[in-house]
Amino acid sequence: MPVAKPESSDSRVIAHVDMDCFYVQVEERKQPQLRGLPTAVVQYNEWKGGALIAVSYEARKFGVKRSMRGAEAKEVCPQIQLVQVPVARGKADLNGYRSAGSEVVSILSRRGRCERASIDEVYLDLTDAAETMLAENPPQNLEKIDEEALKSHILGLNNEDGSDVKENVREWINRHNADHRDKLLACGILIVAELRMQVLKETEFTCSAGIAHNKMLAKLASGMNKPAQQTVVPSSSVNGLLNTLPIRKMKQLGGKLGISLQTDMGVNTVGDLLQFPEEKLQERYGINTGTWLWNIARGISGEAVEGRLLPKSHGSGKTFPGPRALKTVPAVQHWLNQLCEELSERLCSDLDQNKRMANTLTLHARAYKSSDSDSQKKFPSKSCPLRYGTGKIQEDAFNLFQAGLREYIGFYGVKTQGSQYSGWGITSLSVSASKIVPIPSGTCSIAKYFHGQSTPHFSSMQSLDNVNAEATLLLPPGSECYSELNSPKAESWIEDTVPDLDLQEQKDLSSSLSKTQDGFTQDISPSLLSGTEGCLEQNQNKQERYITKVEGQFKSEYKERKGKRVKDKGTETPSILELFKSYNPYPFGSSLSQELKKTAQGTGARLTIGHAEENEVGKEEKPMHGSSSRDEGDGRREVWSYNIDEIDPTVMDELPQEIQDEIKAWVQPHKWRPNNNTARRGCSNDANDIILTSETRNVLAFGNLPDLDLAPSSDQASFC
Ligand code: TTP
Repeated sequence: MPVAKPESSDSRVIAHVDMDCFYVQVEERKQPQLRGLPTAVVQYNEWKGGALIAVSYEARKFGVKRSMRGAEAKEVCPQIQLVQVPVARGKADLNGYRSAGSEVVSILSRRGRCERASIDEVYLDLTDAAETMLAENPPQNLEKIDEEALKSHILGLNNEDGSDVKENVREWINRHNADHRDKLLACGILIVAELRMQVLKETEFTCSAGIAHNKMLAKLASGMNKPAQQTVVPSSSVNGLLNTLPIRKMKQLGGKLGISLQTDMGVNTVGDLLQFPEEKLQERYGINTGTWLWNIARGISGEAVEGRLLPKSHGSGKTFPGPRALKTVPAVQHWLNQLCEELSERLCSDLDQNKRMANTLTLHARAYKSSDSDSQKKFPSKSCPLRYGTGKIQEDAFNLFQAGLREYIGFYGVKTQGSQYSGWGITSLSVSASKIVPIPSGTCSIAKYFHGQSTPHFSSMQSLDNVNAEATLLLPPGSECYSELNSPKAESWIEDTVPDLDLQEQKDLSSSLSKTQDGFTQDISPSLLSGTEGCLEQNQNKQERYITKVEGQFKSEYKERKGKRVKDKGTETPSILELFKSYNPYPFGSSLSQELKKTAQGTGARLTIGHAEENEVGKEEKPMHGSSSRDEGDGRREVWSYNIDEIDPTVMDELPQEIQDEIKAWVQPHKWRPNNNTARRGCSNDANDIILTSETRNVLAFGNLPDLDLAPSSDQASFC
């Protein structure tokens, strides 16, 4: 249910920027010969030309609509260019669109707080930028106003027949006697026009925008004049805008609440809500929702622009309608593997690029039973703590599916684990990763973070009966297709049934889900259930590289410890690698040391970083051959194995020069120097092994330690 938030300020300048026919523009940039032609992006399946998911404005002039299939579009516009959405793992691959969206976000975020609302939509809070402009270079003093700004549509501006519209806009922007709020909006007009031009210049994409005092009004305005235009909502025009606006067009009113307002209260437009006192609405819909309804009727909305450039969750899904329903466990497992592989890739790049980790894995499905008296029964959504690594995600997702299936058809119904049909069908499957949190910066918080992650990991052996069930399904009952974004139907299921996924992910996910709604399922054979070790390895390598980087964040704690070390040799705290090991398998998998070992067993040069007890600075290291994991025997020695190629050179670059020189001297024979003979210290029996002391390991691990006093040569690394 929507919740009213007090309007933080009635003088904010908020913009909602929405890309025009986004997927088409991305494809046009790839194939410039398409520019200016009627074009549509279609789902990959060929049945009746595939479903249209994005339609260019040139094609719209011919009457081509997103609800059509390619064949139908050809009928109304024979010259239409149909471009198939990129495909990976038998489903739409939206990565190209996602990164194109990120390009836009990075430009828009230059002028104010930016919230990425979907794959192609962004909210901006431009209040500070507008206030600054007003103070330093107010619009009323401007002699020349940019053409793009002059093309703005200002709601309520009286453009009588024959009057020069641009001249009217110029006057509105230049008004000396305008109130403060309108002056701020005038600044917003200039800033947004400039940003949109910048987006065009840098990305070749056009976008449209709404500019208002809150998010709700800005969003309503952005779609009013498309493509490549901007619309402004001065406060004096709010009533006019809302009075005739159908209630179901409002965000959060596309679903059950909107239906109830229509059927129970006779409210068809937002303006109709004005007749009800706040108490009446509260009585009917509860305090919060009642107040929220009362507010939106007056154009009041306190929702803040969140300052989030990244998605709140990741999801991957696919539908299997009609005859394409999955009817055997291996078939489900095959598709789950594909979905999990995609999810895992996205999680790893999020971890790699944004230093964020997801905590919850959820499986959603829609299903039917062929002999079912209780046909309304839903397949329960299941969640568990998320473990990183493709194989682990696949394993957990499959276990979640089995738990859901057990609940859905009853324990005895699940006995058929093979390829035999057991009287049920799965019509949609999706996996999502949510509760994404940044890995906190700062030593203590990182330590705390990993302490906090000691949740027992979900195991395939563990009973799933206690697994948290989430009551939501990804698709609304009876809805297979993600149709018009602004249609009440789409809004309704987005808002009402997928609270955990943000709009971007909902759009991405629904796009994937809608993709296979017609046509024919590909044959699924058990042989397709191939392993994913390659991806797993890749993910693990990424994680290991990341661990190396994260260790740098422990440097201050290290310094502190190092100071203490002299006094108290016995209380040395382990490094972050120890932390990762201690808190495995969650979230990095069952055994980091095993994974490190795996990496170390690769061919290529190996940097084996041995350490005696952490506090034994100055004690000469003895080489350890044939071992790359903890020596359990004496419990004193431990060897850390790194692949030299995986040492992040940026970590090296951050070190003080003298330390860089030291380390390079040790590592150079293998990595940087063509000639091994110049190794400065020690000897090596195995040219690929470099044994370093604890001190050196810490340098590599923790990064910049400006006051590090390297021990004398007896403590230095030896190549043996
Ligand atoms: P929208 O912003 O809804 O539409 P659009 O950008 O294509 O066109 P407009 O100019 O009218 O805003 O969606 C953004 C992209 O999301 C769209 O280009 C394709 C994708 N999408 C789907 O894949 N399936 C869908 O059902 C919808 C609505 C969008």
